[in-house]
Amino acid sequence: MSKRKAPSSEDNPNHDFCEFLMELAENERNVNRNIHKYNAYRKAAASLAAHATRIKSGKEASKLEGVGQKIAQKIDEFLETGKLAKLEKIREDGVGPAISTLTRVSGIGPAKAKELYDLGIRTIEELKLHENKLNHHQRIGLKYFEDFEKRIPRDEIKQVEEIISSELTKLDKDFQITICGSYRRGKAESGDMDVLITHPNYTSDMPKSKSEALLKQVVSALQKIELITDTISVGDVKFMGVCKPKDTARRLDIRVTPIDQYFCAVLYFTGSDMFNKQMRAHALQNNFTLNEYCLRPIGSTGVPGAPVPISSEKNIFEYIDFPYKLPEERN
Ligand code: DTP
Repeated sequence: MSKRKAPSSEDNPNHDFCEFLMELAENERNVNRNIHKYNAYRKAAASLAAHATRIKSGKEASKLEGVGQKIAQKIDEFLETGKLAKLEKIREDGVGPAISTLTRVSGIGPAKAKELYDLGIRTIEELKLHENKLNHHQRIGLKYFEDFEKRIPRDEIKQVEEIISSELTKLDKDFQITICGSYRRGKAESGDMDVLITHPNYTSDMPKSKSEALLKQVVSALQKIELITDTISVGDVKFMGVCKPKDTARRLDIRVTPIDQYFCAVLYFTGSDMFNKQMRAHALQNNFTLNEYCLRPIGSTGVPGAPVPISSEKNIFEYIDFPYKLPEERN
């Protein structure tokens, strides 16, 4: 999962509101650990980002989905004074910004960042002097900190897609690959690469040793051609690591998924995360439970039944009666 999110576009007429809402969101997640408020600020920012015209008052903003009275008041305060007292206080206090900085390192979450903060570590430079406080993943995150901060141009991901595809075909022509995430949603650049792989002979009733063997085979081939440069972790179903298609090191995740769970996985990892939340909520309203593995009907007793067979991504939308959206429309 990538850390560096695309900044809200300057073309967006409500760009400045989105920026302050995202800063408040980060603070809720990192300092207060309030995921509910984190999501609420992000939802409001997404609504404002999708609004084509400049919002002129809190009252006008409150008509948008996810913008409640408190956020509307903040918009009024920002319009009147050009700043937010709450945000000024957060910045002055320094805890939130320091924790946000430390969580920019791949592998460092809010809890670890707070632990480092309590040890007196506030900046990336200070962190480099205390590498012994970090685990393997975090050390790789720090080693490539500057590279991982850079977003990946679409062309470079396309190139990686072609390389992986061609290597997989050499191993077995029946391998299927999809690069998900913001790349599949058509974005011009992405934070990381989320690769999903399946094979028609691998189904969910098989032991995990099957996917482990497939994953090993794929990772070895990509190490051999020196596309993969570092391994963060490798398990039964997921590789997390680093690849270097050009001069910059990039975060690369590879997952092997059984063929019968492939479309739910492709849907989930394509995102966006906000779209996933919306789709999952819609599924529930229609008595289905949807996750990255499968879609299951919920019976009258409230217990989910066996997964329904899925033959395509579109099929999932049909089951839950949700109008189909192209990946590019899932924001
Ligand atoms: P980026 O360009 O920053 O990489 P992204 O590819 O959309 O943006 P991630 O790489 O972080 O985002 O994650 C890939 C997908 O995984 C994301 O689009 C949707 C899914 N996902 C990740 N986290 C969540 C979550 N908390 N809830 C639902 N879906 C999620």
